[in-house]
Amino acid sequence: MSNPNTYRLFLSQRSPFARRVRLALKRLQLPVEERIIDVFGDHPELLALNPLGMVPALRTPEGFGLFDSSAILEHLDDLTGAIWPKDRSLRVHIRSASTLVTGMIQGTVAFFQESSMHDAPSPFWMQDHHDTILRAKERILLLPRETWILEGNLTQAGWDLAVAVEYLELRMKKLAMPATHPIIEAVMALARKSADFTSSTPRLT
Ligand SMILES: N[C@@H](CCC(=O)N[C@@H](CS)C(=O)NCC(=O)O)C(=O)O
Repeated sequence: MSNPNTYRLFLSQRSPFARRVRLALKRLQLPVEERIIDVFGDHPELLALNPLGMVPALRTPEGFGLFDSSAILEHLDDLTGAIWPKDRSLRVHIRSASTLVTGMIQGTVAFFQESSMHDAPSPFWMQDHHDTILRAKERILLLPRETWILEGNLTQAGWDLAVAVEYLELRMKKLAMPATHPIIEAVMALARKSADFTSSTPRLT
């Protein structure tokens, strides 16, 4: 029997978009019931919530259906004020870094789909996604530390970066973030203090 005060999150085991939302819900200590699905299966309850059939999708306790990880994070920020910093210029900077990291994740998903899920992968699109990831990665490594870590804690962009590091490692090892780069090292050390992070590392099996 589901609790009417609980959020219901549809996610898949390896979705980096679902993982960023799942980690935020856990950090905010919101009560959440998780529905882990195979996105390529048949899921009437997910489709009723999100006609796009994608994860993450969130049903709020009031019965609203929210989807797209960034839209869900905006809702959580409206609710708690704890996703983005209060200071406007810091907020603009960290939001935009989060969008950059999320775009890099999107490029990695697209590369994986093109290279592994098509009968005839397109060299053009694979190269295009590869170049997008490379450009994003280079920019990410130029951004200042406070983009990712503020007052000893990961920012939302920092959490997104930790999710991206492990997703790139899983899907595109050749373009993995340099583990010994001081920013990557610091971000991963903080993320790995969270049991919710370490227990949700995406794996192939
Ligand atoms: N922009 C969306 C992307 C979500 C997305 O691409 N989800 C993938 C899993 S990583 C999915 O559900 N794919 C299934 C499908 O395309 O039917 C977000 O940020 O939530």
